[in-house]
Amino acid sequence: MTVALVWAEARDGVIGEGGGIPWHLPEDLAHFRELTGGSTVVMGRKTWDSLPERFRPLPGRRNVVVTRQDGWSAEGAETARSLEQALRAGSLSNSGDDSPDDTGEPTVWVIGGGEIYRQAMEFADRLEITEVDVEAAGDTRAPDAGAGWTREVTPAEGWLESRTGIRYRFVSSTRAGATGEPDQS
Ligand code: NAP
Ligand code: VY7
Repeated sequence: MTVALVWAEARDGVIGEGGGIPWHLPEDLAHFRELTGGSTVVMGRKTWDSLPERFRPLPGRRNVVVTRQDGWSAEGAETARSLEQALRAGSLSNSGDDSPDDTGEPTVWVIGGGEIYRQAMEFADRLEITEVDVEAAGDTRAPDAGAGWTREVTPAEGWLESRTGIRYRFVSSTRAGATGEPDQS
């Protein structure tokens, strides 16, 4: 199983403000939907709450919500009591409708928010980050990726421009052996 983290961040690492995302970038939502479609998505309870109601559960994906609350439940969501349990649920998912990645393994997508990304980083093999060229005030920040990542930026130079006028680009990173396999190099 590949553990992938996906987020969009503003210039200063801001990913959230007041329970939402402080910009509107439809091209990023399409990118997010494209990446995660058909797979298991794991999110913190606050990120679940932040999704517009008509996108809850995220359609075409297995939705796993991590919470410490005993009685919490929501239609269309499976709950997990810890991140490890959520990732385990992802790896055990009937991989029939999980999209295999380049390695032929199913990918579990960790889709936020800040608290969950910080805990998930040690398990991550892959990061899909949308850099959004805006200055945004925020209360939630992207995690530190740490060392050992190979980055690929699209476009290699410059930026894409949204129909909203916002500039953005995609940064894909991978590393070997996040879950303890030996590095090939
Ligand atoms: P979060 O990570 O979404 O959720 C935190 C909650 O998850 C905790 O309150 C707890 O739920 C549960 N949790 C965390 N660790 C746990 C563990 N080890 N075991 C069990 N439950 C655990 O919250 P956040 O950091 O505040 O992030 C939300 C913000 O991020 C929002 O503003 C959202 O819009 C933004 N966001 C941005 C992006 C992006 O790409 N820009 C993506 C996703 C989210 P309980 O309180 O229920 O126990
Ligand atoms: C934000 C939405 C916000 C407002 C309206 C619709 C990256 C994102 C996340 C998480 C964006 C959001 C939506 C419409 C499409 C829906 C999802 C909800 C779908 C992330 N790069 N961007 N995120 N959405 N983890 N990483 O929650 O979403 O996918 O079907």
